[in-house]
Amino acid sequence: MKIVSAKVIVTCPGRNFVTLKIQTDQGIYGIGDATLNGRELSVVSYLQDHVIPCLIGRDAHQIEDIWQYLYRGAYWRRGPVTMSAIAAVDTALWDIKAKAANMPLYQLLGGRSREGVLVYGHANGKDIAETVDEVGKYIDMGYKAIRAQSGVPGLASTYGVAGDKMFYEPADAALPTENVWSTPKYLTHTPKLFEKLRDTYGDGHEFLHDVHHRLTPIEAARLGKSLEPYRLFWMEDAVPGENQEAFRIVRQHTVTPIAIGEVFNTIWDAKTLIQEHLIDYIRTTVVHAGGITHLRRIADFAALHHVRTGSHGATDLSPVCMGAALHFDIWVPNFGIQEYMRHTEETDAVFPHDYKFENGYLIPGDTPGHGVDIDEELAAKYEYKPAYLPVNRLEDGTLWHW
Ligand code: GCO
Ligand code: MG
Repeated sequence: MKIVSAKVIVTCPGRNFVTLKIQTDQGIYGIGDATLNGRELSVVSYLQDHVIPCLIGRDAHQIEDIWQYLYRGAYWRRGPVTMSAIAAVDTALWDIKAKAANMPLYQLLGGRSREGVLVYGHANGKDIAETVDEVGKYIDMGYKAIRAQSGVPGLASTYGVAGDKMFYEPADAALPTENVWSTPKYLTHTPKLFEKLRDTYGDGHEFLHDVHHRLTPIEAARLGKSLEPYRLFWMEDAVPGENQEAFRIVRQHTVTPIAIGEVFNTIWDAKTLIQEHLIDYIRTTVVHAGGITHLRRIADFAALHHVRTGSHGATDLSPVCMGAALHFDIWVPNFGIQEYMRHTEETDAVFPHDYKFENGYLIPGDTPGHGVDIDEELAAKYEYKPAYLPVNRLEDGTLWHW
């Protein structure tokens, strides 16, 4: 089965998405997500100018060989742009293979290991009271696991606290907006939020929290320790991940489970973290970590070290990524949890899909392939709009981690 053409589709049904569509000589096509938030057009160029010309005429069934060709063959390995482009090709090829086999993708990976994929939703509020109410709404919707983020007294805006409660969208302006951050204020405030959540809702739900890479190792250790009484499912991205050894300090001090990986793009970003048992959950996902082929490699390595998966699933990962991730999740033996931020109705209409939310779980459908398509006519109506993630400064103006 030969690849005869491939194209990149850019659309903005409320936010930007980049999708690769690969067509074969047997009339079967596959699609893959290539969205890199705030840097979308660099992946478009990487695919159009450097990848697509190398794909034409290749056997669409040779997923592994094509992966190695694009990774090793480019000489310049790794990085979010390269790995998102490779992921898009890989996802589209798995979609094609599964359609050709007339099977849902999870069957090719090894079949279902579970009935549904446990997901967590995002509750947030301007203060503790509002956040506690928002968590209640997620509980009412059937969620078993909820991430909670709250505004911090004395800070005008805080990461994860949204205007629109259902469809949080951080890439909110044509040029980056600026937020102000104070670690001391945050560290004093956050344990109070989780104390209130446990007091209000008891022990029946999992609570998660995202620190968004804002602490030093010893600060993260302190936060993890102060959250221990509230038994978090995880503390996410406590420290920037470039220096993996930094997590030794966090690990030494706290038994709060540790998650990281949404900005990682290969197994090398997590090698020390995993092999030294410094984390509990690896958050790499299909689109930013080289597709199903590479994610499987990361998950297998993680399984040897008791690390479970917890894939990133924010709104900037398109429904195409979510569909593929769910097929992966329903199979992967060391599954932990899947993030699920709902897409808007406009986005869902551009990307018709067969997965559904039921009682705290997402369930992939049985359509051959990964179960997500793109309505190209509708996609064409939404033109690309420059949108950036914010930047973050300390109160004295120092540029900090976003
Ligand atoms: C999460 C993330 C997101 C990211 C966003 C960047 O845990 O969902 O931290 O909110 O910031 O996906 O593009
Ligand atoms: Mg995060």
